[in-house]
Amino acid sequence: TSLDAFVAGLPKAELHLHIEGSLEPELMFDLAQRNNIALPYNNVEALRAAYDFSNLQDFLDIYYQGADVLLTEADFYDLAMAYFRRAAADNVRHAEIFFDPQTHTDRGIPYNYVIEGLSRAAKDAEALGLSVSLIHSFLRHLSEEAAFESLAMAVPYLDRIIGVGLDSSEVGHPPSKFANVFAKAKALGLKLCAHAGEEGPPAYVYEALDVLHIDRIDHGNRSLEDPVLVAHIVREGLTLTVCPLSNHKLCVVSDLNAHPIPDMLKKGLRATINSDDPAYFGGYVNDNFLSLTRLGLIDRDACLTLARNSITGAFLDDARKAVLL
Ligand code: ES4
Ligand code: ZN
Repeated sequence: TSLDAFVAGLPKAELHLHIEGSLEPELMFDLAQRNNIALPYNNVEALRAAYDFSNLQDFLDIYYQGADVLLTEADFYDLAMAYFRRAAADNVRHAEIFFDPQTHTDRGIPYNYVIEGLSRAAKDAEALGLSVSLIHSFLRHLSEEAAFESLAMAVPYLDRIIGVGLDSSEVGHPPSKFANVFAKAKALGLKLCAHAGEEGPPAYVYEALDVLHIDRIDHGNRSLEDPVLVAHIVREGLTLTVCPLSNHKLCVVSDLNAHPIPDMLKKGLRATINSDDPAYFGGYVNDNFLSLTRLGLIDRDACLTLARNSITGAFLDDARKAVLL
């Protein structure tokens, strides 16, 4: 339709993408073969059939297992380039991508393989008209001490990362658990993001704002349960990186028809649309827009607002934002 074409043509930034979650089954099998690793699935179809999740933890168990095929610098390069090509095809012009170093370093993969592979791909993405920044994300089911050790590995490479994030199992691991390591990251000049209010309560979003002092909220869906919190986020002008297909696959929303994006926009929240873990959730950025346009939840005007919010909410200087707006 003409709205599909309009969405496809909009210049967009993707602000919530886990690079390990962009590992398509076909590439997973290729890398398994290249690295002599046995997968517990016979073929791509059997693997895809396992992508049936009831909650975040169901997904994380499979997602961490999938990352086991990533061993070398070239593996991380190939993973990232595949995503960059796919994103560029959706007219994504800027991407700020999370990576989970602990998932790799805890398996004995050197941090430098991860950062070198991803940053070499980020450089090559420029030829696709795509600018890229990397966000070093901490696994919140592990300790703050482990996050400090992970941050220390990034220190020699601070020029290659824009910020830090906080992801993995939310409930039981509130943002305040990471107060000290986020303060350290801020002191190092890094931007701060945290997943909050995906499965966790509004209190976790408050902590991300008031204890971690984050610059951007990842998901933030459950903020809507608390009008005072919503008013606070609106006043601060913080961007929310929302992920419709992810929310549906992980049962954060019961039905896409009940997706909160229209309500967020109505309340003046700076929402954006992102793909989160596209290889697992069934779609890249444009698919995420279309999942809502097809249901009549967002119109052309809302799509324009959402795309503009993604540029405005990026960790970019005003000159680059002006080019993309
Ligand atoms: C994630 Cl959707 C989501 N939530 C929390 N942590 C994650 N890591 C990768 N995807
Ligand atoms: Zn996420």
